[in-house]
Amino acid sequence: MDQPAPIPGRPSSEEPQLQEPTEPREPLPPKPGQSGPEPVSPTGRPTGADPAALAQGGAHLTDAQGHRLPDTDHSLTVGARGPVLLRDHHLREKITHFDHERIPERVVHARGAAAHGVFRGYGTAASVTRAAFLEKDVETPVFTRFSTVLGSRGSADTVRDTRGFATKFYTSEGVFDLVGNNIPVFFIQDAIKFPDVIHAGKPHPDREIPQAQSAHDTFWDFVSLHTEATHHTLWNMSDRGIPRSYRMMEGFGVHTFRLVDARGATTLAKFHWKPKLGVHSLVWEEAQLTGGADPDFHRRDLADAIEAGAFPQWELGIQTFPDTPEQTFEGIDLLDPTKIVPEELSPVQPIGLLTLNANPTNFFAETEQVAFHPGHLVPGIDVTDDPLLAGRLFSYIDTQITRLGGPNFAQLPINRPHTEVNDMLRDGMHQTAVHRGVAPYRPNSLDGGCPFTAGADAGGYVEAPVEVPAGRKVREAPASFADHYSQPRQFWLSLSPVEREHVIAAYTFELSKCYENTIKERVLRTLAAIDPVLCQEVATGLGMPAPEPPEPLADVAPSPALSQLGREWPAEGRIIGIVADGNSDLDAVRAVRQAVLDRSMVPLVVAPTGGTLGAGSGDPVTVQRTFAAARSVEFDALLLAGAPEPGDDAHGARDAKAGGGSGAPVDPRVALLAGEAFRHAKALGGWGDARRVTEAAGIDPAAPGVILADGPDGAVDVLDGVAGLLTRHRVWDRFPATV
Ligand code: HDE
Repeated sequence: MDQPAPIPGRPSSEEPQLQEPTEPREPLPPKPGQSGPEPVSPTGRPTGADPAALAQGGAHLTDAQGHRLPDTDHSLTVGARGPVLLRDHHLREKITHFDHERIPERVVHARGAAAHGVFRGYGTAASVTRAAFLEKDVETPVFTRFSTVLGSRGSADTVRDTRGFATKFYTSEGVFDLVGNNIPVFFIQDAIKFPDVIHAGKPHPDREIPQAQSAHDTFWDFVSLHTEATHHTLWNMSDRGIPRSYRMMEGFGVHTFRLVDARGATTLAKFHWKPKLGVHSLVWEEAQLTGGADPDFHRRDLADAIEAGAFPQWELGIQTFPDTPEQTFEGIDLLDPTKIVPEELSPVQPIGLLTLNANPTNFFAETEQVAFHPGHLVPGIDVTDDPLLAGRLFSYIDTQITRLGGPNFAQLPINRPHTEVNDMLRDGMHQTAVHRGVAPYRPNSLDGGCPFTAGADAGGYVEAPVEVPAGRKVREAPASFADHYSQPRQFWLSLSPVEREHVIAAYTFELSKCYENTIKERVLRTLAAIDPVLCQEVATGLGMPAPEPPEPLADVAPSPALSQLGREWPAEGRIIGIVADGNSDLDAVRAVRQAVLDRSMVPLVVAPTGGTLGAGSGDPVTVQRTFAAARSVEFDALLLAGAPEPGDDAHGARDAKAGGGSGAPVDPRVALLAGEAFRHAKALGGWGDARRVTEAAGIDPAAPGVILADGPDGAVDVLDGVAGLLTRHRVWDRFPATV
């Protein structure tokens, strides 16, 4: 019997369907792996509450005070047609609570998705940091939230933007938050400009458009007037700005941190997350189509993968640098957050493994209410004087007081440390702890002197006693912060030709959306300082003259690690669309679908209607997508399941094709699917008379990455060819490369 394809997150037609309940019963138990830690009070003591019962308990509907309710569908009225009575407490409580269900969204990074997981230390960082969670084989629960930056909570996932990559480690020494991005540099060098850059990036204040886009005048006005933004902007315009999946993104701590070892010796370090699935991106047209076809694309992809057991993994790594008074490495200012240190100069050394293995049970309680802070540090990890980081250390707690309605958000289950807490913070909005004792101050004699302070030997967090340079109070940046172009040029030189084409297309697209020519001219001047070819190509696209490049251009060597291309990665978890209809050879469809599963990829059968193919055959094939609902953007590769060519009697000659009947035109939706997949450089396979579809879509069957077999017997070989191509993500040769 044919197994139903595992559409992650959805019950298949063969799983038992939910029955309409008729008797009161307990709420559904949490899904496996989703029950949270045992609830502890903010004093660190277990509350004794069943984790599953924190929100709901008992079979009967109650109001917030625990009164059972006989009816929740009718307001209390005088007779069935009479006035509603003000005394209806249930009505008022229900509506009042609903009226206050929303909290302010994050001022940046509003749109996000998150997952629980575990981090395992390798022990390799022991020579530079005393942090206990990095010790060998120590396992630490984590919660990771990915996000876009500019869009509102309801905006699309696949917009061109930086992505947040924030991880909360519930360590044995308290919470450590690594609040990073998928781009290793930032737009500005000093936090005081953060409101300005965000005001410029957010929608225009008059019409509130565009949503979640940088393609507008104020953004480009800002970044062309603050040329320190050139590096980050270039990364955004590269494929890094449109990741294929959260699971396929790198993450960066951006700032330089200071690590402290067991003897108190310090080392400067930058944090990196390296995804096991490789670093892959969408192409721009794909990203735009996905924004309409599936605005939740990244959120769904993360949740589906975890639900299907394909747990995403990243290695945490560090680049380390001597902690010298200059705080530079090979001439690179380590306090300048617009600079990277190329991996060729300082390799990323793996120090642990992150595995995300459980979806949140409740989006609001966890993903929305989680509160990260770059100042949540553990012994062994300290901050540097990066002026951007200094501002962040103030900002996060401040914004969270507004967003989470008061200063007690650390008591929310998702934010609670998994260690004992004994602070002297008291009262405030939404205080849920019942503090004992009378002396929340130190020293005291009334509460027996408790709580006691802890020095480094007792696990206390002691700031590294580093020298701070003396000087005059000034409002100015160090001279080294004035270099705005050498690393953008290095990034450009490190990209492969096809990646450069994408950068050119992205700048051209974004600037075409600007109205002011002076802004475009200013941006072109920044591009001229990166590279004359980049500048000329974008200028040509805009129909504007290219300014002369400055003399001399920065003399930098490429850093091959900056390119996403050139390596092979596992194809596991990739989504294979199998386009079939009633005329397709169903034996081949079954065989290929099983083969896709065997290779740990996800098969989705796309057919003219829902239900099954070959319903009368006794072994029907379940359909997951219809021609009307499928768009190519959902698939990493497409297989066209044809019928044997007329005259091919391997399975008996048939006279109809995938996507069309004999002599009938190919269904235009199938031609569109294939055409788009081809245009987006996806691997394309087919067998039997699939050639008719490629013809209808105008696809050259001899083009790179198109694998066609004559008959259905070759279907699994075709799949193997396609799977091989997926290890490089796309068929890059298909893109024209002119630069
Ligand atoms: Fe943030 N940032 N940020 N940021 N940031 C916030 O905190 C801020 C910066 C980052 O999933 C806010 O709770 C300032 C760099 C992530 O909940 C806010 C500056 C990096 C998230 C804030 C920066 C980040 C935030 C908004 C310039 C990468 C989402 C909501 C000095 C290293 C975390 C909130 C989540 C969120 C301030 C720059 C990463 C307003 C002032 C650089 C991943 O406090």
